[in-house]
Amino acid sequence: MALRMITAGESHGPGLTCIIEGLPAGLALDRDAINRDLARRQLGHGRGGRMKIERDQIQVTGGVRHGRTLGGPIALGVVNRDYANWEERMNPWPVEEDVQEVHLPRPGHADLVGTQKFGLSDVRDVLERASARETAARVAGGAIAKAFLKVLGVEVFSHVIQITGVSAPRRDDLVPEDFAAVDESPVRCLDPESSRAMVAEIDRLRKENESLGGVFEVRAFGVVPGLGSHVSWEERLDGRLGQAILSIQAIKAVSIGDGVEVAGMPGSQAHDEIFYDDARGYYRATNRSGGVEGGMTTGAPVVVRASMKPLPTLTKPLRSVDIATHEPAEALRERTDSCTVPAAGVVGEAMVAFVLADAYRRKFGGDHIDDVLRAVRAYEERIAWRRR
Ligand code: EPS
Repeated sequence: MALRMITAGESHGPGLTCIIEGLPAGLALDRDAINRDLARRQLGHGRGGRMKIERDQIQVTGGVRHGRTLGGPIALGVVNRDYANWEERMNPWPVEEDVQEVHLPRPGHADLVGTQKFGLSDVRDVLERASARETAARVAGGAIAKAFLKVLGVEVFSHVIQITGVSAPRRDDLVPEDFAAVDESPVRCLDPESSRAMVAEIDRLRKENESLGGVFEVRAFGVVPGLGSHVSWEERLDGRLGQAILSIQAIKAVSIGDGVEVAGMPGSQAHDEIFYDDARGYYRATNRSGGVEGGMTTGAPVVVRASMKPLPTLTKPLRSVDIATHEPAEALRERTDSCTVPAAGVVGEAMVAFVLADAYRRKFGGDHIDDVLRAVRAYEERIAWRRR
């Protein structure tokens, strides 16, 4: 990777850290924009009690001076306010108190295999790191990637298109302006009627002690053609997007554009025919490919959809086994969210932004942001690409 992002931290530990390395010097960062993304990730109907405790705010401890990147690794921190309530159980250092082990793995979580693989007897040693709290650190790193992309004319948005059985009407015509008010919907859905139905469905199933999954879509606008490459499997951009999205906790499937739908279509209807005119250059009337052909961006919006499973921490626990006694038992019952698809969309933006920023770094290099910008502009001119 040209760009690297590493996170550290546990859900109820002292805090989370993100180190992002490989960005050019001279990139202006906006603290409010980073904090806005952190706050957006905390939103969404279906969140649990924890979000009333946390107020995620960025702390920068390296790589930035007076609001500009220095070209070295950038170190970002997010404090866990809830740590105050977990100081004994999650202290990095030995404590006087007797801390009880957790022995009830939750089906669908990392709990069971994590304890087996790492030779641990306390499920908490696994679940604290596996928790999706970690995504706060990714969103902080993703906000830095977004700042870099914005200079290059790229914007990344997300919206929720399905929660359990409720789907929003399909929209192929979306433009950046359509996303201006997406966070005003309690489920981050662009269609008001579907938004209301999704909220009602969350309320209904939550009362029945259920959790809910769904689908979010990420769209990146203004991406230059030719990021990624057809020449080697590792460089194919769809492969990189897939890995990044599937690495988000609870995501079980990902598709690029109409990747799922085209499997059921004849070839004549599954592709995007090529046209040309002097004003627009090459263009397509459709974007079934989701902006990626042959492992490379086409210049059309990059469209990624992700399916999230219902969260596996249930208020009516599933059957499990006590790992200390091997007796049948109910899975651990912890405070939990019932639906986090709206928040996962914000994490999806961060991961898509990271993959695209990495692809720009690989293709265009540059030590200072102005070097990058010059290289991108020269390329856009060479291929006569008209930004729309
Ligand atoms: C999570 C369980 C809940 C979520 C948490 C992820 O936390 P708690 O166990 O403290 O109630 O709120 O997500 C976050 C804290 C967050 O910031 O997204 C889990 O088990 O994955």
